[in-house]
Amino acid sequence: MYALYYQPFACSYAVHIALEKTGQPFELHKVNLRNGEQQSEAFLALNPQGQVPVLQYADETLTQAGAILLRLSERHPEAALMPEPSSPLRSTALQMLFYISSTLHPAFSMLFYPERIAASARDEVKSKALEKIQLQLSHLERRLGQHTYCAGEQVFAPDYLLLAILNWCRLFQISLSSFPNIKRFLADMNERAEVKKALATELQEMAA
Ligand SMILES: N[C@@H](CCC(=O)N[C@@H](CS)C(=O)NCC(=O)O)C(=O)O
Repeated sequence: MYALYYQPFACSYAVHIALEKTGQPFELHKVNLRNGEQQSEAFLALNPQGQVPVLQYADETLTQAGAILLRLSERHPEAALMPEPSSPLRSTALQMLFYISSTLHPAFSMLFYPERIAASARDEVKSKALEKIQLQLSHLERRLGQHTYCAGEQVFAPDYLLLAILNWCRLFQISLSSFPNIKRFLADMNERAEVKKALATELQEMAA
């Protein structure tokens, strides 16, 4: 059985959705990032980086959302979380997964934790982060104008990660009014069965 350490609507949301897609049994362990539970001794023993997601199964403990999504795609090929290795779509899906993890996500991390960049210049860091995010939103807007999802016309794991991260626009009141393709992508994704299931659970857990 899988065990996912997560915080409602953090980037771990993508892994939660992917687990739903596999149809495999899993249990959820909530980590309260707001009260610093990620720095507890018990959690640091799981992930010394003090971050979610962490996925445990068999005798493996895996961190890094992108790596976890890839590993799930290998363990459950029937869930089609990634295009098959022989598919021409594979490269695009990999490119998008790494782009989201290494470029888009860090821009939002600057907004969540400006003090980690410069404690004495939080406002400047936040405004730089917003600039970076706007640039990436323009890039994604163009891309989602050419294809329905990250790697074409089918949903894969990078789309789950993109959904998890773009949801934060609402949190930070970043308007999407000039990004109709992104809005369409989010609306499409939120209609999917695996997303609706994970969403309902995380909403409930957030309120608990
Ligand atoms: N590179 C990591 C980043 C993970 C990450 O930033 N997780 C955030 C939630 S979205 C977190 O746990 N933040 C708590 C903290 O950094 O203290 C990944 O892709 O999994």
